[in-house]
Amino acid sequence: MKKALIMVDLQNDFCKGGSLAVPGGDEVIPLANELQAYFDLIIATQDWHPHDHTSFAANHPDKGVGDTIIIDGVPQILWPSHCEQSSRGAEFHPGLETRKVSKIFYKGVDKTIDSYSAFFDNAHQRSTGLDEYLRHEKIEDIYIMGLATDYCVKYSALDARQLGFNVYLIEDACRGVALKPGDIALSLEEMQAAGVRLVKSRDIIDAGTHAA
Ligand code: VGL
Ligand code: ZN
Repeated sequence: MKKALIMVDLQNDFCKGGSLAVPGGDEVIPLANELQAYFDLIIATQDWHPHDHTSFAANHPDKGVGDTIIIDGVPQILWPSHCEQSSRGAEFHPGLETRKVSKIFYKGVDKTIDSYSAFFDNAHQRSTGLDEYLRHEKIEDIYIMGLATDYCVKYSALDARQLGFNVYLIEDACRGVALKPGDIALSLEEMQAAGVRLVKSRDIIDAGTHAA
């Protein structure tokens, strides 16, 4: 059974000092590096927005950060400008080991629609190609870690379940935004209800089955 590690959005803007810093975001970087040894395939995602992206509050003069608007029937939370294509904020955290990453999937590249999930945009219209890639690589088990638990991590895990993969969330290797208190716990419950299994990085390290 081939296992993939998906490292979600381990980028400067989601870490300390970034424009959309997730509390404790950089704490997961050493775990990301350590965990890579236990997987057959390592994949990373990058939130990768054009400067005029619809999810940026700055592009809606009458709105503010944290407001929700509806675009083509899809709710969109407005965020501080973040992860602009080719900016320093969009780069991987400098401490992240990337040599074993076999492929990077970029998301949120279309200015008219956001993409929390690593698989599909928020309207579920366009695939990033990750599904096809995982099947081509004969992956059945997907382990997800990264930022942020209550957005990109959650929607990636839910889509992976819907696509029929066995999905494990490495709970201690994720951090959440928590716009509202309790959001992180709620998102964990939502994922579990969809069949996502919660694991700790220690479980993976102690099981000790290094990839060949
Ligand atoms: C994310 C909000 C906006 C994430 C990305 O990576 O979870 N959250 N863009
Ligand atoms: Zn984003």
